[in-house]
Order: sequence, then structure tokens, then C-alpha cells
Amino acid sequence: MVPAARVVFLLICLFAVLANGATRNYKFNIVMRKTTRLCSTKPIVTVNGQYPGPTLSAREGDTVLVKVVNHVKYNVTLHWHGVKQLRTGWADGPAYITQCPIQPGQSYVYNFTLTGQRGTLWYHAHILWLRATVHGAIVIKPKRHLPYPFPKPYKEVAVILGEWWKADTEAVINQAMKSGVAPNVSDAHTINGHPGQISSNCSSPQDGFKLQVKSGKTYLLRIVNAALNEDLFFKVAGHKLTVVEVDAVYTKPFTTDTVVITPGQTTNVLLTTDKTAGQYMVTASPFMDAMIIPIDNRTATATVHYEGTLAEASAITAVNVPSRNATSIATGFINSLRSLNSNNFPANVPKKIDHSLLFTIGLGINPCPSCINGTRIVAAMNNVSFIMPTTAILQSHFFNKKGTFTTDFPGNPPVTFNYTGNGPTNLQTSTGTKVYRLTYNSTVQIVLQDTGIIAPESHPIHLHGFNFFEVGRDVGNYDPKTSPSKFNLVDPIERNTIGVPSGGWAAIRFKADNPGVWFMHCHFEVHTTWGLKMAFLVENGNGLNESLPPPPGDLPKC
Ligand SMILES: *[C@@H]1O[C@H](CO)[C@@H](O)[C@H](O)[C@H]1NC(C)=O
Ligand SMILES: *[C@@H]1O[C@H](CO)[C@@H](O)[C@H](O)[C@H]1NC(C)=O
Ligand SMILES: *[C@@H]1O[C@H](CO)[C@@H](O)[C@H](O)[C@H]1NC(C)=O
Ligand SMILES: *[C@@H]1O[C@H](CO)[C@@H](O)[C@H](O)[C@H]1NC(C)=O
Ligand SMILES: *[C@@H]1O[C@H](CO)[C@@H](O)[C@H](O)[C@H]1NC(C)=O
Ligand SMILES: *[C@@H]1O[C@H](CO)[C@@H](O)[C@H](O)[C@H]1NC(C)=O
Ligand SMILES: *[C@@H]1O[C@H](CO)[C@@H](O)[C@H](O)[C@H]1NC(C)=O
Ligand SMILES: *[C@@H]1O[C@H](CO)[C@@H](O)[C@H](O)[C@H]1NC(C)=O
Ligand SMILES: *[C@@H]1O[C@H](CO)[C@@H](O)[C@H](O)[C@H]1NC(C)=O
Ligand SMILES: *[C@@H]1O[C@H](CO)[C@@H](O)[C@H](O)[C@H]1NC(C)=O
Ligand SMILES: *[C@@H]1O[C@H](CO)[C@@H](O)[C@H](O)[C@H]1NC(C)=O
Ligand SMILES: [Cu+2]
Repeated sequence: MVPAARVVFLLICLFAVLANGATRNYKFNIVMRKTTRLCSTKPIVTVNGQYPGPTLSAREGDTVLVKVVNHVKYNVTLHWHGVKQLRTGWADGPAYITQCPIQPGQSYVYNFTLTGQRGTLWYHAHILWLRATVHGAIVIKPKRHLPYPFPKPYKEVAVILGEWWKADTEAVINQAMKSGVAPNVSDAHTINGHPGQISSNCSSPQDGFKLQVKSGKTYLLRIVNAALNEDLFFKVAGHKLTVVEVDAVYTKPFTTDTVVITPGQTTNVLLTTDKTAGQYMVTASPFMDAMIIPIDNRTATATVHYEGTLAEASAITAVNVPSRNATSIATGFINSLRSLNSNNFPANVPKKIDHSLLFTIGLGINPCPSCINGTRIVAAMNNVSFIMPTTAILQSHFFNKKGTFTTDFPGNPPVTFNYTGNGPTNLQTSTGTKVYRLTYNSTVQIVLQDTGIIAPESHPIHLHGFNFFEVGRDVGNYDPKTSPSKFNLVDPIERNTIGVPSGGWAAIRFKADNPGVWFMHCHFEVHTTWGLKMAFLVENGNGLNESLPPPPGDLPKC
């Protein structure tokens, strides 16, 4: 290249880099849509009539404006799952935590910037059980002209895993809350909205999602677990998958047969089409090693279809589906995850901890005279079953209105017991709208300790407003004397949702450098409904740059 051409080329690159930070405008109409899937013709709540909803695409540094218009009879809010929302807590979306709902006929513009994140995230309704059908992928490309830290894929495909009920999901959870027992499990899992080859008259292999591929290429699958209540195994027959990113954070690449993904998590994998022809089954099947918990054990299927291959159902190479209690496969996958931790993408793990917290997570049983057994199943963190307020906590906090919440969420379990053992005889929980207060910039470690109350069970815990590092995990009870010696403070995985192992614990760390009110909850929707949730209140720091601005004018009112 001659020097002049080179200068022009560099100027173009410079311009392109400076031109980052475009504004992406979206309009999401929340509408009912009739559908015919799995023998049902029920109307479902959708974004723009689509299930799954449209993909929201942007680049790192872009500002996203989504005008959400509510045309349905339900109150609605949307959450941008994993978007850090730096000083834009008003756009985070969990109902009654950061905003009042968008009521029927109303609209609200979510306004946020994608700062320091690239990869796959997703959006979903954050009220009632509407996220069952109101969800879609968020694809954040790197800034213009910045490459991926892995070979450029030939094509990129969103793969959204979900759960499908024949009945109206609001009727399912309402019935459960009335009776006090667990809600009905789903009738199918789905891959991009389709159950695939399930033993039912209403679908055949051809009904499933089909990924058409060319031989000898690399495809990037952007996998999202949008299921309400189930961890999932994901496999492609005859092919290995290379994990390169989770929750919009690059990982050290590693190769696996099986991906394990909890509700709320996203995983990007490279699929190399190293066969010459054929059809290969893709499966999403449940992982739940607490055998007494009822689950939907049906496997959703899709196909990877090589170009030029005849579509005969009989010729699909099958998957060896893991059993629901294949704990060793799940543990092997989770233990392989590491942050990339490169110069460009360092793992800034907090080393000095200001708040060292221990939160028990699990179930409980409270009295309920009108319920079937006179009791209802509940769930709690540190024995507090969270009560939803009737006005948003962030608004009350910002305008200094008293009475909505208290700041006495306990930093440790109120009673010490053998958490993973038989547990206390009194299974009752306390109730309240309690938050834990943090000063700006303080560093936090939370040990999330599963309890064996009713049953030990894995819990996908999601934190809003931050990514965290998962510095340690194990089965049994966390031991403050011996457990920290095994922590990984060098290249632990960084993410926004963590699967706490059944009958075990996980330790996470983050720096509270985002002022606002940030929800933390189980991403099994049934557990959230039962009260397994709390919030952190992060105070403002110094000056405007470390403070939460006032709310936008169209913020919905209660
Ligand atoms: C979005 O928020 C930014 C401040 O963060 C503000 O400057 C801009 O006007 C907002 N845009 C809209 C359409 O509300
Ligand atoms: C839940 O399942 C039971 C038993 O199959 C059934 O009778 C009930 O109608 C279901 N509830 C809903 C809301 O579909
Ligand atoms: C499928 O449909 C046929 C004809 O309607 C019926 O005889 C059969 O019992 C159905 N099978 C299942 C599994 O529902
Ligand atoms: C799935 O669950 C149903 C009902 O709980 C049970 O009858 C069936 O045997 C289970 N199938 C498998 C493969 O575990
Ligand atoms: C899974 O559960 C089945 C049925 O309870 C049991 O036979 C099997 O040993 C279990 N497998 C593992 C890996 O625990
Ligand atoms: C509650 O009631 C259901 C349905 O009658 C029953 O199956 C279950 O065993 C009861 N659970 C408890 C804890 O009493
Ligand atoms: C806790 O309970 C488990 C299961 O019963 C038991 O194996 C373990 O020894 C107990 N731990 C302590 C410290 O008592
Ligand atoms: C939880 O709180 C309830 C109500 O205050 C109390 O009865 C129970 O003993 C507590 N349990 C634990 C494990 O802290
Ligand atoms: C927070 O941390 C940043 C960067 O480390 C620092 O510049 C800032 O002064 C700190 N603010 C407060 C209130 O501690
Ligand atoms: C806030 O940040 C901007 C850009 O990072 C900087 O130019 C400005 O001086 C900061 N303002 C204050 C009050 O710190
Ligand atoms: C919708 O939200 C408003 C504000 O919180 C509330 O007053 C109203 O009862 C809600 N509507 C329904 C149907 O829940
Ligand atoms: Cu849970």
C-alpha cells in the first residue's frame, strides 16, 4: 500500500471508531397473538406478534431506545437482562423495583447505553409470568473494526431455549398461589419457539427449528436459556461445541459435547461443520438432580441440516441425551469456564472485600388457611421471603419517600444450622421488603448457600446492574476457614447469573460502582414468585458522574 492510501485507510478507520455510539431505535408493541403449537390455539402475549420476540441488535457503545407500547390487558415491564445500566437504573425494568408497570394503553421509552459489553444478552418481561412468551435475544457486536478474540464465524444464529405450557401461564401460577402447592410443570421445551420431535400428535420432526449449514464452515450459536423454571443441557449430535463467551463476557475457549445453561444465562459456542452431509439432531433437555422436584422431562429437538441432504426424518443422527441427574456432566462444564483475562479483556476481580455476606437460599413453608394443606410453599434468602411493594423502590429511594421498604436485609443467616443437612424443624420464613445498603465503590462478596429445606436444589441467582466474578463453588456447607483457600482470584468466570449447586454454595464478588436499586433473585420464576429475591441499594458517589440522574418524564406511575 502506498503511504497516501495508508493514511486515507487509517483516517477511515479512525472515523469509523469515532463514529461508534450510534442510536438504535426500536418499537416494541406488546400484543396478544393466537398461536397453534402443541395442540393449543391459545392467544399468547408477544413482542410485535413474534415468539420468540425480535432480536435487538447493536454495537458496544451504542445507545438503545426502545419504545414499549402496552396493548394487552396485563401490566407490563421489560428487563434488558445482563445490560449493566450504568447510571440508567430507570431503564432496568423489574416491576416495583426500578419502575411502576406500563399499564394497559400506556408506553415507556427504555433509554440505555451498552458500555463495556459485547456478546449475547437477552430481554424479557419482568412482571408476573409474562416472560414465558415475552423474550428475545440482544446481540451486541464489538465496536466497528474490532475483531472477536476467536476466528470470525461464517454465520451467527440466535438459539433461544424456552418452556411451553398448553394452558395460560398466568392461570398456572395463579392456581398454584391459591392452592399453596407447586405450579404445573410445562408441557414442552422449545428451541426457537418449536418443541420439535416430541411424542405428540401435534408435531413432527419437520416442525422443529432447522439450521441449514454448509460443510466446512464455522457457525456462532448464541444460546439463551429463556425457560421459566429449568436448567437445560444443550447438545448437537456428532459435533463438538467450542465455548467462547458467556453472559456477554469472553471466555478462554474450551471444547465440549454438552452445554449446561441455567435460566437467565447466555452462552456463545462455535460449531464447526466438519461433516460433508447429513442431518444431526439438536436437543435441549432438563438438568435437575433433586429427584423429588417434578420437572418437564420432555426433550426439545431441532436439526442441523447440511446443504444438499434430503430431509428424511429417519436419517437424523440422534443425540445421547443426558439424564436429568447427570450432575457430573454439569459440574465438568461449569468447572471448565474461565474468563479470557487478556490485556484487552482483563478480569478485575476485587481483592479487598468491604462487605462479606452469606445468604442462604432455599424453600420454606408458611401458614395459609385458605390453601389446600393450610400451608403454602415459600422461598427465601436469609429466611426473608420478599414482599413486593406497591410502588417502585427506586422511585421511593430517589424521592426519599418513606414506608416502601426497610434497609435491614440481614448480611448473614439469622439462625445458623447445618444448611445442607436436615435443616431446622420450624420451616417458617419471615416476610418483608428489605434491601441491603452499599456505599458507592464498596466491594462485596456474597456466598450463596443452598439449603436442604424441603429439598436441596440448584438455584440460578441473577444480579441486576453488575457482572460478578464467581470465585468459588463446592457442595456442602461453606466454611469461612477452609473454603477461601480454594478461590480463583485470577481468571474466574465473570457473569450475571450463576447456578448455585444443589446442596452446595457459590461465592461471587463485585464492586458496587453503579448507583441505584438492584434486584437479586432466583431465575426460576416459581422461586421468585415464592419470595426468593432481595435488592441492593447502592448510594451515590461523588459528583454527577457517580450519581443516579432524575427519572425520565415518561416513567410510569403507580
Ligand atoms: C436518553 O438519555 C440521555 C441521557 O442519558 C439523554 O441525553 C437523551 O435525551 C435520552 N433520549 C431520549 C429519547 O429520551
Ligand atoms: C394443572 O394440572 C392439573 C392436573 O393435571 C389440572 O387439573 C389443572 O387444570 C392444571 N392447571 C392449569 C391452570 O392448567
Ligand atoms: C394421535 O392421533 C390419532 C388419531 O387422531 C389417535 O388415534 C392417537 O391416539 C393419537 N396419539 C396420541 C399419542 O395422542
Ligand atoms: C417423565 O415424567 C413422567 C411424569 O412425571 C414419567 O411418567 C416418565 O416416566 C418420565 N420419563 C422419563 C424419560 O424420565
Ligand atoms: C439418576 O437417577 C436414576 C433414577 O433415580 C438412578 O438410577 C441413577 O443412578 C441416577 N444417576 C446418577 C448419575 O445419579
Ligand atoms: C399438600 O397437598 C397436596 C395435595 O393434596 C399433597 O399431595 C401434598 O403431599 C401436601 N403437602 C404437604 C407438605 O402437606
Ligand atoms: C450436615 O448434614 C449432612 C447431611 O446429613 C451431613 O453429611 C454432614 O455431616 C452435616 N454437617 C455437619 C457439620 O454437621
Ligand atoms: C425464620 O423466621 C421465622 C419467623 O420469624 C422463624 O420462626 C424461623 O425460626 C426462622 N428460621 C430460620 C432458619 O432462621
Ligand atoms: C470510585 O472509584 C473510582 C475509580 O477507582 C474513583 O475514581 C472514585 O473517586 C471513587 N469514588 C468514590 C466515591 O469512592
Ligand atoms: C464526568 O465525566 C466526563 C466524561 O468522562 C468528564 O469529562 C467530566 O469532567 C466529569 N465530570 C465530573 C463532575 O466529574
Ligand atoms: C397495574 O399496576 C397499577 C400500578 O401499580 C396497579 O394499581 C394495578 O392494580 C395493576 N393492574 C393489575 C391488573 O394488576
Ligand atoms: Cu431458585
